Amino acid sequence: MSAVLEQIKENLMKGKANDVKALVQQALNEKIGAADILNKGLLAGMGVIGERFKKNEVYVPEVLIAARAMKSGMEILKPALAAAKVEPRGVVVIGTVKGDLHDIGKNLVGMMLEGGGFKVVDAGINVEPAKFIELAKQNNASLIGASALLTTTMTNMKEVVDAVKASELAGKVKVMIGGAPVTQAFCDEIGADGYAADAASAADLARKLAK
Ligand code: B1M
Repeated sequence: MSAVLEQIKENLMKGKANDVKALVQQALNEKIGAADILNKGLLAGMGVIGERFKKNEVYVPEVLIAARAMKSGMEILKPALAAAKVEPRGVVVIGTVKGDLHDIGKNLVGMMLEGGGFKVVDAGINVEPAKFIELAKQNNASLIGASALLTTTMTNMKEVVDAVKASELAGKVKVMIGGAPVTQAFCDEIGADGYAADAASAADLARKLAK
């Protein structure tokens, strides 16, 4: 692999946003393809961070600074990606469910999804089921991601699942869920399409569901 792509990956993992930015520009100057810069540089680095996060080898702050470095690189790369017609893996509408104001985990999941090559539409916090549906329609999303941190609000995830099933998105848009009190058993109970325990697993799950 080209030395500059390896450097992008390494510097992203260290969270060196300015260096990542400069290296992405260098790679473009060296006429390396935008898809290779994305896949073998930025996404490769974010993938390693995700795996380390799952194993508790790195923690939330390291993921946040790596995601910031990813964003810096993407700023430079975006026009080249558009010119090369490199499409995102899919669109995910993500939000914290009705009644719930916790967004730190949801934001982290959003960053890992972006790091995994998805376009993320952030619906914010306290999101009504109808809002998830509206944004999924508007953005031609393939996935909805619902987060909840309270035992009293996780039950609202069922409303999101039911709203999708009752809408024209049924069979087209899948719902993934997560958050501290959420479990696989709860996911099965409410009929959601998938559950992920952490942000890195959420990116893996999204890739599987979007196939
Ligand atoms: Co709140 N709070 N809080 N709180 N708060 C908890 C969740 C609580 C466990 C604290 C406790 O009592 N020990 C408790 C819930 C109890 C329960 O229901 N079982 C609680 C409570 C009770 C409350 C209030 C009701 C308190 C009150 O007012 N009496 C109130 C509710 C407000 C509301 O939402 N309506 C409240 C308010 C708040 C603050 C506003 C002060 C603040 C939120 C700030 C913010 O988010 N901007 C806050 C915080 C910070 C917490 C704790 C301390 C930390 C949560 C957090 O950010 N964790 C929390 C206690 C704790 O967890 N130790 C607590 C870090 C984050 C990275 O982890 O969100 O779990 P987490 O996300 C993980 C995974 O869960 C997963 O990936 C993430 C990264 O790995 N994940 C997904 C999350 N979403 C996912 C979606 C996916 C997939 C994976 O797919 C779509």
